[in-house]
Amino acid sequence: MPDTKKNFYVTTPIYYVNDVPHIGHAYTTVAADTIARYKRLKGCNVFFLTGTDEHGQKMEKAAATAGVPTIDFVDSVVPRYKELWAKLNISNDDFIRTTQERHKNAVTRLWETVQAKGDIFLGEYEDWYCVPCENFLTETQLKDGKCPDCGRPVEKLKEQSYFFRLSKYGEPLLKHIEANPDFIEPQGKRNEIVSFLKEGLRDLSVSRTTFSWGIPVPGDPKHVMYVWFDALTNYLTATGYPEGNNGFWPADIHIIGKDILRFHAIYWPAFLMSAGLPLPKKVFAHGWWTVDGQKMSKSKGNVVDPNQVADTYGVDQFRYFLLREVPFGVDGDFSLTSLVGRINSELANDYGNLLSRSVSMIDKYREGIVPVPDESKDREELEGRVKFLFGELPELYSSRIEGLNFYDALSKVWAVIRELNAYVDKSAPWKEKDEATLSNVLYNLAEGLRILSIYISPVMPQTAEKTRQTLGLDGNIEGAFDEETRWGGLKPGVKVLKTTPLFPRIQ
Ligand code: ME8
Repeated sequence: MPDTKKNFYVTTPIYYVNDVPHIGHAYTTVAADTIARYKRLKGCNVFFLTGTDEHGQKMEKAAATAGVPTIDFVDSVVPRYKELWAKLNISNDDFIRTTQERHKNAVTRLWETVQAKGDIFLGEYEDWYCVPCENFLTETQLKDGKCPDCGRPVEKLKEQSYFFRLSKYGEPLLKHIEANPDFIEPQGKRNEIVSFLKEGLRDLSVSRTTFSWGIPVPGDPKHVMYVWFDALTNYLTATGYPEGNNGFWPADIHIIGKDILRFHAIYWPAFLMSAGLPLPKKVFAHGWWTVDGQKMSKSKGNVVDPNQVADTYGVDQFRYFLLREVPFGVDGDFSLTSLVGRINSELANDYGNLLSRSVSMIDKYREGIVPVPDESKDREELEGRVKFLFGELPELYSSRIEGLNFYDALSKVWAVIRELNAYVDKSAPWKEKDEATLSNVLYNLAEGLRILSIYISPVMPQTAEKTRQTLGLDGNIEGAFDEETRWGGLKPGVKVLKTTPLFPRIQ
């Protein structure tokens, strides 16, 4: 049992609370939840962290606009995230807020450690700043005088500032990326970072004096720390730094959107190198969603509210769509047409129908009891392909989920679902009143569904649970992946329960 009780630490970005959650936040968090649930199935000790990023100029401005004290403002938005994660069945083990004491202690200690190393010095910053991105920019980086990343206006800054000697870490970072080809994924994104590093890094301004909503610089409290120095440290705070380490640092994977890759693949490892701490094992940058082909923005009024999608179409339906529509790492387009199409064909027709027809046949022909397979019958011709597919699925599925290739993992599972449906149609045992084949088909259906409940559980936990309840099976599946995906584990004689359709068709 290779993975047993191995620690596994996965994180999402901590989200800004100047606005309410949207589909992009849901996407990263559902993906992280899926890998966390899969690792628990494999028997790992999982630590799954998400949270909120609450300091910085952006937050101070948003609170001022709302006319409330900044702390009240951020306190009022945090529950919107917590409630959404509860609704979407997110199984995070901790929720970090950068305004918590534990975090202030961690950031202060990290700063002091980096400073003691000689990597922080006082200077003057004179250049541009993008408040929405909380990013420093040079004149040449601007695009038509605006932020090259978000296209919004930038501010000219001229203030005293502490700097981090980022320039010193370009070479060590390149070496690290070369020695660890999986450190940044996907590969295209890794290449972008390598090119950026090869151009050379300039030292990074890491404090501000023109506002106060942040963590004070130790020994010089008229400065507050740059919000990204503060925010990135959250991953460490949650492991117990600086008092100790709960055993989960270094993180196995930081899952982020492509918009914040530089912060995670350059600044963060450089801070850690300076502090003499181990680097995270992987940073994975996923793609961005557009909506009906358009960039999502408040001004366009096309921001997708994940609460509304989940309430209208179902939580598991939404989770499935997010991970099945496009490969993780590639940009995708969200449209209701495509969501409804997948719900009706892949969830209602393929999976829901397989479960409901199986249960109703077991009910009709065997009084709801899963029959003993009839070994006297030559079963190879009819069942061979189904069993072969189930036999190769554990490896196919695991390798894809481990690589965060949810899209492919699900398509392999759906190939098996379709094969099971085809197998029932082909054998059609009820037509010829062939009792032996009928018993075999009914057993195989229940057995197939038992195993499928395991594969779908990381993505659709409620559906997996309902499937298992219907089949009279144990709901606790932690650590059960290897055992439960082996064909033949279902004991004949269990009673199946009648079900209501899992995925009602949507007109
Ligand atoms: O950047 N499509 O927070 P944030 C897909 N606080 N994902 C999207 C998306 C879209 N259209 N829009 C946003 C921050 N995301 C910082 C992070 S971490 C130490 C600090 C997702 O609230 C994506 O994961 O702006 C992106 O990285 C994250 O939301 C940014 O969330």
